[in-house]
Amino acid sequence: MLSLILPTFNEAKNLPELLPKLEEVLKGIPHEIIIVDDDSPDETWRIAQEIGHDIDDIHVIRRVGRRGLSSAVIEGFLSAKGEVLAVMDADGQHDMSVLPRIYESVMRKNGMVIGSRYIEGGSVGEWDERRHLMSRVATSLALKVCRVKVKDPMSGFFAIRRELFHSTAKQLNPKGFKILLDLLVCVPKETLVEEIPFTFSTRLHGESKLSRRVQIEFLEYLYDVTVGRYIPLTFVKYCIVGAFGVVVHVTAYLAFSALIREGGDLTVMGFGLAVIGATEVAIVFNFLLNNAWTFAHARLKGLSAFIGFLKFNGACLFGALANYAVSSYLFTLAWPELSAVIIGAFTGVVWNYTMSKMFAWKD
Ligand SMILES: Nc1nc2c(ncn2[C@@H]2O[C@H](COP(=O)(O)OP(=O)(O)OP(=O)(O)O)[C@@H](O)[C@H]2O)c(=O)[nH]1
Ligand SMILES: [Mg+2]
Repeated sequence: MLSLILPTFNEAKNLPELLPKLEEVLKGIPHEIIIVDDDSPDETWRIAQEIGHDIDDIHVIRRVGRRGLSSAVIEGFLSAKGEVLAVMDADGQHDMSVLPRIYESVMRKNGMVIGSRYIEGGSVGEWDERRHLMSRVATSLALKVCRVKVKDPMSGFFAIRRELFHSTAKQLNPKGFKILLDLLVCVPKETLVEEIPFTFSTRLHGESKLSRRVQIEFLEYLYDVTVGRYIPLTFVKYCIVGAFGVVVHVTAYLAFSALIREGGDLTVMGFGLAVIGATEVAIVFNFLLNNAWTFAHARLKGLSAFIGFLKFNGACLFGALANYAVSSYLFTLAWPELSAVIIGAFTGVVWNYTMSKMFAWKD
């Protein structure tokens, strides 16, 4: 049996054209079609439910409060019954007439079969120069991380044998757009993969979701599967935020110490107070930036952001104490004032990162 996943986001206009044609193409093949929609504002899920109402082999998964192409496909595959699991875009760009060949090829011997734009007989159709270049660069970067090398690792049109998918499912990265690439990174090296050519068409209706955000996520993915295995991206981002936090800390310190200073002199207590004030300003800054960027995937909102902020303060407490102790100690040793402040501020970064991950932004 073939289980075909159609991930959708705002494809309401395309499904009524696509599904009858698909049923026609798949007539001779035992199959089910699973539409995984991320609660599209244009109510694609409702259109799909209406079309599927009288057709037993159409199922609809409506995901609420979640977004992401890879995770939608993974979820569809996990709920599928077939021994061949396939995925195809729902915007008409993939040539559905090759589906029977893809299915037969997986049934015959192959672990995976890819609808390929980059082998003889395939083409990307009517792309402009910029899109061509982007795709070539992305494909060559992707090939560097693939365990199994193919010509089109970024295709969104492919099929995989059920057991192979289930044996790799736990290693997959649900972030991002490129589930095929992730599978090619995770499957065993000896997996048999065939490519079948097709021509990439233009979209029937609606807009592409290939946004700048998706492109950044692709680069993050490449980092995750290379250096990220040893140094997590969140840690790198946390350090970058921390470095900016030090600048904020020093600036706030200069402002507070200028207010406290009496006749050009600063007492140890005055120094300590300025450091404490500057530390809190830096904590607020770090929290806002970490919440918006470093931990964007687990971003806190509303009341949970406030509670998260309190926890972040708690998590930073020991880092802040270390900062205070180190900088005050260096100050009493008559180190230059600013070097004492900067060394103190750096002291807590690794500690704070570990604590924040443990308490404020649990994955
Ligand atoms: N469930 C779900 N589906 C998505 C999401 N993003 C995109 N899709 C679907 O995935 C398929 C591919 O998305 P497209 O925007 O067409 O991306 P693309 O084909 O690589 O890019 P274009 O050539 O510019 O169209 C389409 O069927 C989309 O509706 C998402 O976040 N969730
Ligand atoms: Mg598309």
